[in-house]
Amino acid sequence: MSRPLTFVQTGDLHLGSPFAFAGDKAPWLVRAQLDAFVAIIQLCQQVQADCLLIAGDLFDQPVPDLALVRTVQELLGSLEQTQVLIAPGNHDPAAFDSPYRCESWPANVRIFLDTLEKVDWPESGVRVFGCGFTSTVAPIPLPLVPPEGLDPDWINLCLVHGELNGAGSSPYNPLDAAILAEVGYDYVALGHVHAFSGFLKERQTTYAYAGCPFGRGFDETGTKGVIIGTLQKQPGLASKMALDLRFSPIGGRRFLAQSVDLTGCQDHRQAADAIRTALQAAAGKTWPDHACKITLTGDLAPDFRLSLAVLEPLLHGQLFWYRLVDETRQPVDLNTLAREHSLRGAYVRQAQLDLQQAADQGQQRDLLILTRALELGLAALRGEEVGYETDPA
Ligand SMILES: [Mn+2]
Repeated sequence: MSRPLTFVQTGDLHLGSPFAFAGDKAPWLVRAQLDAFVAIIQLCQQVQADCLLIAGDLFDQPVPDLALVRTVQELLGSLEQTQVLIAPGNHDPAAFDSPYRCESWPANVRIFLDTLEKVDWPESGVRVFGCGFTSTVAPIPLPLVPPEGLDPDWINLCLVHGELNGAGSSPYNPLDAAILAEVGYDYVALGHVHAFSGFLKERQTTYAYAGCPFGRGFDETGTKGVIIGTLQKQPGLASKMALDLRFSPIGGRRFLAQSVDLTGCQDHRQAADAIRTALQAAAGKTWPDHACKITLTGDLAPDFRLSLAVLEPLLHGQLFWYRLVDETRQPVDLNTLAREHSLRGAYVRQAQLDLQQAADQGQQRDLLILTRALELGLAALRGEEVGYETDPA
């Protein structure tokens, strides 16, 4: 009986991302991103992985900061029992000035360059083929078919960065699952898409994107993780191997986009409570640990004027990092305002006439514009700064 082989699959770590949107908190996110990589190294040790498959975009830049390269080399080199395979992606192509070519890597790290190469585990009967980007684009598919074909006596894996179903249309190594199945791969470890794809199947070929272990912003939210796979040959059985695959979440920080309804809140203390409650409901016990974009919505109580400058100190120090976006609405009693003997009263009376006329004529678009104009006008009369975007339609 052959020895089972355990692999961990990741990709799209984008180490060295600037996180410029976070301003002076960017170094915190840089640290959190590196922590996710460290968690993967620790996971490899825990599950005693035979190999760590990195499906491209390990680095965010083609020529990353040398200190970062050294850190990554040290961490990968610490995996004494794990062979690391890297197939460079479009962000970290193995170009002539790439650290993949210019630096010397630990003995347990193997980097796939521009030709299809393979690494064998004879005691498990497993063979991993791989090929990397050498430029930031690869409109012509990378070579994934060995000239001699695949040996069906082996379990054949493929490690590559590319875009599925992009045939002809993608500049990022367009891949076609039907072709991968025709070549005869048993499993294809993919990188490029930043969300876990689930385990997909085309005939005998299983394939999956693990997604990134740490997002790069609020468009990459949700639970992040790696794929852990175990392969074992089953000689004599109809299916030549047992393949066990699972998605394993990486704990730690993540990006969380949460909207919080402040309807009914009477003051800033209640608003801060509502935010904490919503985050707890979304992320459980770990709610203070994440990078949160908190969008405040709802209709505020008539005499509660929300100020982010007042709200922020009430959350200070309780959350790893957050950004507040105010989309609340301040309801107004127009009939009361219309009775005022003031510029505001005159403005509201005229607006009410215009609104009534648009309603009578069934002009929905005018109604929307007039309603928005009234909100902005009242905000301006309160002395608030008024900004608006013109409707591109
Ligand atoms: Mn990527």
